[in-house]
Amino acid sequence: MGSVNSRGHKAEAQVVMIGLDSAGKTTLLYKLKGYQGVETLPTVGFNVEPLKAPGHVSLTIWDVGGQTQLRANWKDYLEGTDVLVYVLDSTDEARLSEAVAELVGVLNDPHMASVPFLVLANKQEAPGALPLLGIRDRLGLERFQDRRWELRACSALTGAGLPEALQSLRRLLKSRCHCVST
Ligand SMILES: Nc1nc2c(ncn2[C@@H]2O[C@H](COP(=O)(O)OP(=O)(O)O)[C@@H](O)[C@H]2O)c(=O)[nH]1
Ligand SMILES: [Mg+2]
Repeated sequence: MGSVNSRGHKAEAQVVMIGLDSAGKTTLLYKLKGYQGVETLPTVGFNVEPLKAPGHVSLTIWDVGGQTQLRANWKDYLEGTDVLVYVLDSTDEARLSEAVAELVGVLNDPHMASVPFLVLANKQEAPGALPLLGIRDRLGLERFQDRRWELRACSALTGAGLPEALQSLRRLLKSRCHCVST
C-alpha cells in the first residue's frame, strides 16, 4: 500500500485508527483535519482522509467503525498498515477491559506483526476521565516487547494533546518504514 517517492521513502503512510464505538475516532479524524464543530454519527463502515502531518509526512487515515458487529471487519483493514492508532474513551472505565482485549486481538493478527501502535487516551478533558497513569497500568502495554508503541492523553474535543500525538505518530512511522526522511 502507498507509493514510493524518488528518494526511496514511502510517500504516503497508511494509518489505521480503531477502538470501541464512541471512543472518539471520527471526532479525532476531523479535528486533525482542522474541521470545526463536527457532529458525528456512529460510523457504519469507515471514513478515510488524507492528512499532511508535521515533517512533510503524508498520511492516509482510515477510521473504522467500532460497534460490536463491525469489529469482525477490522481485520480487512489491517494489511499494509504502517501504524495502528487505538483510541480509548478515558471516561468509559466499564469497557476498558473490553477495549484492551480488542486491541490485543488486533495486535495478534498476522498482518500486524511488528507494526508499531499509538494508544490515545481520549476525552481527557471530561470530568471523571481516568488519568493516564491509571490507564497505563490497566493496559499492560509492557507485554508488547516485539514492537514500538506509545501512549498519549488527548481530547479530540478541545484538541489538547493532538500535536504531541502527531509527533508520536511521526516517531513510530520513522521506526517502521522510513516514511519520514529526517
Ligand atoms: N468529552 C469529550 N467527548 C468526545 C471527545 N471525542 C469525542 N467525543 C464525543 O464522543 C461521542 C462519540 O464520538 P465519535 O467520534 O462518533 O466516536 P467513534 O465511534 O469512535 O467514531 C460524540 O458524542 C463525541 O462528541 C473528547 O475528546 N471529549
Ligand atoms: Mg466513528
